[in-house]
Formats: sequence, structure tokens, C-alpha cells
Amino acid sequence: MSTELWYTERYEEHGAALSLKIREVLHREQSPYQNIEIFETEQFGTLMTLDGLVMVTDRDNFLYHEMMSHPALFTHPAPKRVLIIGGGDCGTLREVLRHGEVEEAVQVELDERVTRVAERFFPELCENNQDPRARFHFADGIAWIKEAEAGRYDVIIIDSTDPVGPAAGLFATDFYAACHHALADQGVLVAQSESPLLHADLIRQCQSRMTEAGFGAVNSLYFPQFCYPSGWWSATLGRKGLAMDAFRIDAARAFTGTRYYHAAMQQAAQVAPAFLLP
Ligand code: AAT
Repeated sequence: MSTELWYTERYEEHGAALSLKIREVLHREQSPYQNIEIFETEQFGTLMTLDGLVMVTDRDNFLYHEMMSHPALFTHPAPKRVLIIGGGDCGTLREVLRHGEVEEAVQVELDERVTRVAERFFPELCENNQDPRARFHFADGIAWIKEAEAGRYDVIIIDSTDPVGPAAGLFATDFYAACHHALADQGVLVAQSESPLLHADLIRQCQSRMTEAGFGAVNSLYFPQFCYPSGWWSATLGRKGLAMDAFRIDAARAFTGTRYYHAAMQQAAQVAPAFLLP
């Protein structure tokens, strides 16, 4: 008898699903906020799910984490103080800390258990956690940003779960306005903004809400992400002041060690599909 084990995330409203073949279940726990599960897959390395939704796999997380960090950091002329909201697996933090000019990277994650479980099962993503520039706070990012000092950060990265439950408020105009207030002049905000194929309205809404919140230039980046719904994902950037298309291209060209991001990819990723053109 076959004992094949497959993990399936169903996208009920789209009549579709993603499946990964599993070798074994490594860990399961109910944190105060969500159900955290870790699996060893056959071909994608370790997999983390939160409340049954795929968050990260070893094999493809570089796509998302590189695109959530490097374009925003190279858009800012001199990013010194970076805030990450969510991002408990620490993959975004790792990429941010690869920028030598960053002096401080503050991560505000709701659920401390996500980070503790990531330290155990995703040591590569957590390899920069001991960097003295990294600071960890376990709190709700929505409450945190309301208390933030004006002009405190150069870059804010919203590495959040989908817009339901505790992450819903991270997609609201008020929240973007609070980020705008917490950013210094020329500050850059970047938020994960879901699938172009399945959630085009959400991407448009994210762009218009950032504009309403006061960001002078707004645009989205498109990139593949196998393990998220439709395999095609987006991040939306808002910039205080200057135009969006300018970025530190020479510094991006000299930046090594990435597997997806490079200077020309930053330009390419800004090109929207026809159905998402303004
Ligand atoms: N790095 C890719 C993984 C994520 S996880 C997003 C994180 O956001 C989770 O750890 C969750 O606990 C945290 N989070 C949710 N709401 C809040 C909040 N209000 N304040 C702070 N942290 C929060 C992104 C997954 C994308 C999923 C795509 N389907």
C-alpha cells in the first residue's frame, strides 16, 4: 500500500490548490496567534505553514525575500534605519543586513513563536539574527507604527501574511499614513501585495491607498514565487518625495550574492502586465 504524503493548500475561492510531496511532519504547535507547522518536503526542503497557508520553503523563498528587500533599499539614497513589520522567519531581515550602510534593522513580528520555530528549522534564514544591528520586538505592527517617532525610519518593509485576521490592518490607508509619518524624507515603504493574477484589485487598491496616504510616487514589482497562490507575486513601493524609477543602479550592479535580484531585474520587475497598467 502506498503511504505517499502530500501537503495541499487549497485556494477555495479560485478552485485551485498547491501540493508538495512530504517526507515527514517535523513540528506542530498552536501559538497564541496561529497554528504553526513544519514539514520536510521531498523536493522543496523545509516548509513552514501558518494556519494551513504556505509561508516559506527552503527552495523558493529567495525570490520573495530578495524582492521584498533589495529594490526598496536601492531605491533609497542612503538607507540607515530599516523597519520590518511581520517577517518572523527572518529571511527579509537577513537580506536587509547584507547592506553595509544599514545601521539598524528593527523587526516587529506579532508572533514570537514564528521566529523561535524559524531559528530551529530555518537556520539559514536566521543566520544574521546575531548581527548587532538587528533588534527584535514581538508586538502588533499596527499598534507599533502608531507610536513610532516622526521620520524615524528610512525604509519600512511590510512582510505580512494575507489581508485577513491580524494582518488585515496592514493593508489599510491609515496604516500606510502612519508609515508615511514614521518615514524620514525620501523614505521608502514596500508591502507584499499578493498575486497579480488572483488579486489584481488588491494591488490597485494598495497603490491608490499609498497615494492617498501621501506617497508621491508609487509602483509595483512583479516576480515569480512558486509556493504562493498562482506562483506569481507582487510587492508595492511608495516613495516619499522623488520619482520611483531612479535607484542606485551602480550600487545594485556591484551587489553580489543574490540569486534572483540584480540591477536589471529591478528595472524589469517594474514593468506591469497590460491589465495592471494605470
Ligand atoms: N517571509 C515570508 C513569510 C511571511 S510571514 C508574515 C508574518 O507576518 C507572520 O509571521 C505573521 O505572524 C506576521 N504578522 C501578521 N500580522 C501581523 C501584525 N499585525 N503585526 C506584525 N506581524 C504580523 C509572509 C507570507 C505571505 C503569504 C502569502 N500567501
